[in-house]
Amino acid sequence: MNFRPVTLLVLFSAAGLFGAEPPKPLEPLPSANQVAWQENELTFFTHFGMNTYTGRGTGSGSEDPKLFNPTNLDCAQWVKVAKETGFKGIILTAKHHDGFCLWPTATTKHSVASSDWKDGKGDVVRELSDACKAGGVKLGIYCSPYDKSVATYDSDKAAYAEYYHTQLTELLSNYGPVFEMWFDGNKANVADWANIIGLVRKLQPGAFIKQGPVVNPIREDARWVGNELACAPLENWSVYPAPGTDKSGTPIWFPVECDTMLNGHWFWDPNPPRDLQALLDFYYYSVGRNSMLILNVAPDPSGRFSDECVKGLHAFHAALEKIFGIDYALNKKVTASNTRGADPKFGPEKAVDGDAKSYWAVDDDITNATLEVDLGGEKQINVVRMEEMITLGQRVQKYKVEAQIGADWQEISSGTTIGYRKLDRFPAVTASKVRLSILASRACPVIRGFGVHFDSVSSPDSFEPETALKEIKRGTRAPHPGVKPDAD
Ligand code: FUL
Repeated sequence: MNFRPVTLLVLFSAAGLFGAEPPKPLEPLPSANQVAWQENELTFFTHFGMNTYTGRGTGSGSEDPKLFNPTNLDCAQWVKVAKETGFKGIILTAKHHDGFCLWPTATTKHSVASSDWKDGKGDVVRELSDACKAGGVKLGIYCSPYDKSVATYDSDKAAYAEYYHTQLTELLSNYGPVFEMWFDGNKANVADWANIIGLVRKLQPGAFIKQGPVVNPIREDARWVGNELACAPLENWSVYPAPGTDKSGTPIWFPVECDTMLNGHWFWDPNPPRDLQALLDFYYYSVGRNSMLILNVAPDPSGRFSDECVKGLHAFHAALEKIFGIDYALNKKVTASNTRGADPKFGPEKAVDGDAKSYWAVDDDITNATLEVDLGGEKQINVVRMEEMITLGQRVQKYKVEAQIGADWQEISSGTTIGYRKLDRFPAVTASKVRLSILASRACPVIRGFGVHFDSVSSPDSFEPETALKEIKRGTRAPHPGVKPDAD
């Protein structure tokens, strides 16, 4: 028989001689924008505007534009700090609820153009956009749909929708690329929301859109977590509605976004910033629960991040480096109960190789599987890190983690969902081996990362269940001493 090379190729491939096929993606799947957003992990929120000068949380809309007068606006400093401390983007309040615009818009006189700052020739959005481009940090835009400066907001929805549409057109046409469009929560009054979302998609196709008003069908890319303490639920599905709930509708990929404040106020707050432990808790509750963290850092009235805030951010960055810079599982001896098609390219080593693109996968019919890492000696540990390959869908529904302590195996943590990243804290143990058992999964599990760490920075009580498993339900205003309540 005379086989041509191409025929041989087909035959060998069918026989699996080129190895196993990757698992089929499990719907729903994230878009490219959603994957990029999640991979950012950390983003600054920067509330800056009229409230910086009045001390209010929500302005009236009738403030004198001349109150806005930064003496030393330094967007390059914001970018530098973001860059140095691992924050990938900055989302600026180009317009908050008081309607004061930080760019010289043609839509209203209630803007920087009517202030004395730079003789009315200043443009904060331009300065930040330029600084972001120069510094390699992404620019995000917050433009509040709620606007107290214009009468049409209440009296003529269609007119206001046009006004808002024009503002967004200016912002999204002249300063990009914009990586995230942040629509504020519950106060929108904009007719034809679909048109607004369509505009963002058209002008900034790479922008990730955070949900504002709940308008069905959902067109945005993420939903708000429901509290202002960056605390995602322990069981956090990016699949929405979550599997097992009785909500109808075809599930979509609709992850949770977590936001909170470095200080106790969205705008400038002279009180000391939150301490390192609070920041680490935010991180564990958000990035460590299949979400990401938008941390608000509010410039002071001069237009700079205060030295105290910058110091706190550096301490946070250094702590994360210290905790996650050492992974006791990295490239260690590892075994698994199953490897997809017995093919080393899906072997358990792929979960501990530090490569976010490779993963451990099992055969299609398997939804229970274990992965065991030999730490190569006894190590003191108090954090495990688990990561799914979300481009193939969110799968894991239940897992536990055990450690070999002396001769015995002891359960050190357990949970439900994993997603992009799950970080579990537990009181420190000295272990020689650690085992992840997937106990239930929507389809064969696909694990891209498994890490074992020791957090020597957090206080011991951070590892107690009441802190490590803290859940916040809804609408919490972060407590902070001495902050004026919102003047809403
Ligand atoms: C909320 C607003 O009311 C707050 O002032 C702040 O901008 C926060 C991020 O979103 O809905």
